[in-house]
Amino acid sequence: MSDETRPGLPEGYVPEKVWKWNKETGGRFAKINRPIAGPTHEKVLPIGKHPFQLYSLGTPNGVKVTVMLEELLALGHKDAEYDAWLINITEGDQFGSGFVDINPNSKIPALIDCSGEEPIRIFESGAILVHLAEKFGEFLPTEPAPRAQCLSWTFWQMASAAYLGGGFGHFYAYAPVAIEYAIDRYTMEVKRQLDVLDRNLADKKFMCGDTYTIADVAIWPWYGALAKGQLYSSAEYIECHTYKNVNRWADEIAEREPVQRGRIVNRTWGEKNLAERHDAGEIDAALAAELKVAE
Ligand SMILES: N[C@@H](CCC(=O)N[C@@H](CS)C(=O)NCC(=O)O)C(=O)O
Repeated sequence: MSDETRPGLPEGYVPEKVWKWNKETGGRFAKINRPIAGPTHEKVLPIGKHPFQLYSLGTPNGVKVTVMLEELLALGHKDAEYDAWLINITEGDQFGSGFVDINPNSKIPALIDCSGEEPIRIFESGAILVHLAEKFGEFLPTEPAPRAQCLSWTFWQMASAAYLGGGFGHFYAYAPVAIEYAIDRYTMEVKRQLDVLDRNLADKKFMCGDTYTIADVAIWPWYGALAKGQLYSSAEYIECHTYKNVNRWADEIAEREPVQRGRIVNRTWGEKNLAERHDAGEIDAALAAELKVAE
């Protein structure tokens, strides 16, 4: 269908020949959206004392990394100690020069591995999980077949989450207008994704079988939260309770102590939160403080 014959929204809208950045697009994140990359300001990032320096925020993509680090610490890997610095994306911290040096794509999470002779800079949460898994020899099978399964599901998450957050979440919850076409398109896809997971988990405890892997670490903060009705106030709309296997798996993972620790790090909202983490005791204190409130 050509632009001359299809109806526009708003009525009469036809895209111009060349797109111009001359108006705010609206919506909750309009202020941080730009059509160009690169830093907007000079900002040297702080560096702490631990082997890993994480620059992040407690969104699902950030939680993947803090959960992974807490899982490694829980297994006794003292070398997985980390400083977690807050990057406030609504304030534009992701466009500071120091952050862009680590991640030219200006999105959290970004990690520096300072444990070797030269610092290693890593961005993309999936790449960070694989780096940590390989470095410590945990949560990523080494045998070819299970390793391929684990990487397949991990990369599935990396490719699928954009439909969930940038598609469904954006058009259902954040866009300044409710567009039936867009909401239908992304709801269909997100329900299909939930069904993919539900069928996979029908005969498996975790995504790849009996063992918890980086595939679970990657998928849980997004699809676990969605299935438990914690994302985009969409529980009733997508009938999240119907994905029973995903719900069972999400509950099981939420019980893990490292998950309970990692999920509050770099978080500035909700009952439990810890904006920055430089010491294990800070998480203990934040969790204990939350318990006191609950009593
Ligand atoms: N594929 C990336 C996605 C990262 C991402 O989208 N991060 C969001 C927060 S969850 C962000 O930093 N957004 C800031 C922006 O878009 O300016 C990953 O998994 O690391």
